[in-house]
Amino acid sequence: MDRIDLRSDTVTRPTPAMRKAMAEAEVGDDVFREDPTVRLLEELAAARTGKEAALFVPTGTMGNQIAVNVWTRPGQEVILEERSHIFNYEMGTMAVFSGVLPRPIRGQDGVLQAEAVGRAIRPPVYYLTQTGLIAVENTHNMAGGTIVPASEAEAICNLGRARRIPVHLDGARLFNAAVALGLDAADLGRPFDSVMFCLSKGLGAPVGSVLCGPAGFIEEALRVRKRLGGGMRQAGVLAAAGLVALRENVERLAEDHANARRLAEGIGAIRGLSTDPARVQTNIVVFSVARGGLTAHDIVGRWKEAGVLALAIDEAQVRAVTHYDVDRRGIERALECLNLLMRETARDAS
Ligand code: TLP
Repeated sequence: MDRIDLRSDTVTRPTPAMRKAMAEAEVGDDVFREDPTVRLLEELAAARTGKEAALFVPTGTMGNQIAVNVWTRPGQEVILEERSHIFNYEMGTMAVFSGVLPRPIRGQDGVLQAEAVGRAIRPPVYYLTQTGLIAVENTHNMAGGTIVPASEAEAICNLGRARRIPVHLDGARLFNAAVALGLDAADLGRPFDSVMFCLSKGLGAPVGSVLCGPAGFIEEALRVRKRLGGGMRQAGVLAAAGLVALRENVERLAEDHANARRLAEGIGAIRGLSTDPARVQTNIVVFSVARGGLTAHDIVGRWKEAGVLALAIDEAQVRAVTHYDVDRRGIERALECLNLLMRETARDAS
């Protein structure tokens, strides 16, 4: 039987349409900015996020770190959410590459509150460390795919504008947020100074993310991408898959969201596990091992023996992510396996 891989939406394999587009892509040397397919993707990405220009980058991490580097100066700090990807999972690159300090603050379910951001911005006193950037994550990965409401995002961006501090959006899963809210990604991206989104997550492309922003910012981002070794050559082969992802795979994200809700409901009904289905807004389910004598690592190990892969975030929490390579039948099977292993554990313990 096929394994069911819920570790991440990054595990999706390219669709037949993507493979065809990749095989037929018109290409050139993108370091000379001569790859027509990359340029097409960049134009579409800019339009879809409400920005003037865009730059194709190999990974979301590189896109975020280029933004940090372009917007800040060494010695400044970046206000971000304490469980955010930029802070926890990008290898401290903001310190190493840009010489800036993270200023983590806690959001509500991962959602930064404008009021708390306002309190964290340093007054413009010459002997205080200065705030160089504010970074928002939408959807918020580790909080369980939670959505930053457009009103909160706008309030944070207004604050940034008033204090002359740029605001970057880590929108790795921006299209999930847009589809869940029934909005265009541009509506969510427009207030931000820069937006990074990933093609290689729920949208299903094999590689790639796009950094979007004003033309002058992207011009500088091009230099920083090269500095990081991110200048690619006939990258149109990859961009072609990204174009298919953007044109064909956005609306169907709603299916992943419905599957995630079903998964959360099923998990909520299993003794010893807990999750709040009402908090599952997009394609990520984070559940807790409430009782039952098993750690998150034990559960992930036992689930794997039954052919289902998920990630333990820590001792008590497991993350499962839905995507187009797992259909409703797969979700039901994953639930049956989980139910069975939890019942076996309860029986062994009694
Ligand atoms: N997230 C990955 C892991 O790194 C955790 C995943 O499986 O979810 N921003 C956010 C919000 C992300 O979730 C990720 C990747 C990135 C940035 C980085 O993207 P990549 O992996 O392309 O560098």
